[in-house]
Amino acid sequence: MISTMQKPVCLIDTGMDGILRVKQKALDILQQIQNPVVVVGVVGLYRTGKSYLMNQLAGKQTGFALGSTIESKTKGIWMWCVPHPSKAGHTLVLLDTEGLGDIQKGDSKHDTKIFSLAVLLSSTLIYNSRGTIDNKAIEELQFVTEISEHIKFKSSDEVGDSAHFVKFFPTFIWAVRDFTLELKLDNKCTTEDEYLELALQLKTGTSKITTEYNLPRECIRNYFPSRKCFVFPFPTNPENLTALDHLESSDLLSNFLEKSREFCDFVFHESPVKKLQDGQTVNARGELC
Ligand SMILES: Nc1nc2c(ncn2[C@@H]2O[C@H](COP(=O)(O)OP(=O)(O)OP(=O)(O)O)[C@@H](O)[C@H]2O)c(=O)[nH]1
Ligand SMILES: [Mg+2]
Repeated sequence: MISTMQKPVCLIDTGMDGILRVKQKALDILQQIQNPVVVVGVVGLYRTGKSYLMNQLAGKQTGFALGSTIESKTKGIWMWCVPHPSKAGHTLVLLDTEGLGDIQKGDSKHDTKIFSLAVLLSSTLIYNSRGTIDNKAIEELQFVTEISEHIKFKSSDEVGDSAHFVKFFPTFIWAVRDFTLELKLDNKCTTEDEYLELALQLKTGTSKITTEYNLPRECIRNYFPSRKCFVFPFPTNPENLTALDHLESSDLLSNFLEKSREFCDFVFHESPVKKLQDGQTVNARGELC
């Protein structure tokens, strides 16, 4: 089956009534996978290079469709199952999602549903953004503060949501694209992970401004205790950016290729297999394995 999945298929789309529905064709494909699955999903604002990044993970120049205009491209959630590049007998399920924050769509409830589904389905979640991890970038991750409204437990114990969530929530990777700054602080080099942790530091105090500042940071810190950050330089010269999927790797800048390799290696070696709440490994049919 896996060798025949030459391109992604739509896993979840939005009906005319606005309701998200699972596509039967994608379910049929998943039904055939008996291997343990590593599920890697990407989320983030629209038009930020998510689909391109997922093609890198698939090791393919084309696959998930890219758009080069201002119009958002990916709709719903798309899936591509490939043999895992470094774990024999495992399947890598790549999930590319609809871009969040599209002005034309203007439906943040829909965005939160897409975000929540990606969180639930993935064993590694990539949050993709452009530029720097500034306050605006963290505020754009507001969906994380609304997760608890969309994910409910059939449980009567007193433990808070985040204690439940961490048991099966994915490993979190923040991918910063087109990063042009130097990673230095007080004249000392910092790592990408330190850069992320600095951006997630909480402020002390109880004022409304401080509480609002802390909320998305607390959610990320509590829900995703395992975090990693990659900062990517520009992939190529500006005149080539709209045709990235037609470029040979010789047209890409060497520091981008290097970062892309490092990122893919990390995802392939560190992404866990999909587990249920009780820690048991499952295949794509939801069976224990
Ligand atoms: N500057 C820049 N452009 C990129 C990068 N990666 C992809 N692009 C280009 O940005 C445009 C959008 O890329 P996509 O991968 O379709 O972006 P997306 O986030 O999936 O977009 P939506 O599906 O609309 O949410 C395309 O023209 C890509 O060639 C990058 O790292 N930097
Ligand atoms: Mg896309």
